[in-house]
Amino acid sequence: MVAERSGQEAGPVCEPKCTDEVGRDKLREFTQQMQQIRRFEERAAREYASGNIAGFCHLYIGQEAVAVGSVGASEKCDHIITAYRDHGHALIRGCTARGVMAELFGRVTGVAKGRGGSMHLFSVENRFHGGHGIVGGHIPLATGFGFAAKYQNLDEVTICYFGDGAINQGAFYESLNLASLWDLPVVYICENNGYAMGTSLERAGAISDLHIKAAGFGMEGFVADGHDVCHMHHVTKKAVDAARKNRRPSFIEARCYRYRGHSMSDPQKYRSKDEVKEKKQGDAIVMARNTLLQRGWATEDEIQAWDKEAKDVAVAAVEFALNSPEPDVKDVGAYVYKDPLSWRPDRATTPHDPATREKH
Ligand SMILES: Cc1ncc(C[n+]2csc(CCOP(=O)(O)OP(=O)(O)O)c2C)c(N)n1
Repeated sequence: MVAERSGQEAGPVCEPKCTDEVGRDKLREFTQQMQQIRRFEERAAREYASGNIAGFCHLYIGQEAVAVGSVGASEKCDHIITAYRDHGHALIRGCTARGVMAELFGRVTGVAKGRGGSMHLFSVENRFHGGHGIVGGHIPLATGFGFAAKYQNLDEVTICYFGDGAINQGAFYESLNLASLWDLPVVYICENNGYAMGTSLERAGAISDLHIKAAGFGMEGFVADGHDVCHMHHVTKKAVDAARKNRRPSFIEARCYRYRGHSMSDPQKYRSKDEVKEKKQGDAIVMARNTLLQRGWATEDEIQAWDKEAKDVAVAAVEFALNSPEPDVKDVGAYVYKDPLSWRPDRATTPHDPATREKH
């Protein structure tokens, strides 16, 4: 929600009613979390450019309010699952900046012991179930978490994030259909940042008002302002509460924008610099800052101190990653099977193994 103001705190502010609902303490916390994600991602970009991070790396800069506002509406017992643009979700779901940065560096101290990298962050203790690289591939898993909660009669809700590029995958339709048919407590959040790699939503989809797709599954659909952390929180809270109370799924279209390329190797020829500049006018962190100042809930000095702390945490995370060992090559089979040694004899008995073919 963008409201023009005059004077010292001129600029966009969060939607007033949602801000009242969030309140002072939470908005201060949300602002710090967004600052932490942004500074972490800026640092990750630098480390990628200097060769310390290999493989794919998808930054969350610009979309911070989506994860912060919505994860902030969940409980510790709830499950979170997302696609490969996952650093922000992991950070606010309880993973440390050190653990996430070390994972980006492929070190054993990373949240996935250096096996997953940027796209496959994972933390069982925080009920953060990845980090998935196949577009739309994790949406059925979220429906499975919903089914497990209902089957075991648990009050747990699953929040599942995916991009607009996943919206025309078959897995999306199958998963939301079953979730509605079986009354499963899952909140599906589409982070509509306007692009799937270099393809704009308008070029790939028959409709661009994605929330109306919910009607096709007989579930409630919402639009959330993905730059307004308070609005994002308000909408998700409504959806999470309904999922917990009535065991009904819902679908949220979070309208947002990514400021950086799809991944670190994207020259961004599909959009103009002016477009990006214009979108930055509604920046989530600026909006939260303006709101805090306008309401007298924080001072400029405090906000700057939080920002400095966020930078320091990111720098310390890099130090930690650099000083952490890489996985030992002799452990390459670890974590693949429950019992790492049992896979060899099993493989030797497959019909395709020439050594044992006659036995089959
Ligand atoms: C099934 C599948 N098809 C294609 C790809 C290649 N691919 C990787 S990211 C991407 C775009 C997805 O965009 P979106 O879902 O909007 O997420 P965003 O990157 O905007 O967060 C594609 C097509 C893939 N990973 N998986």
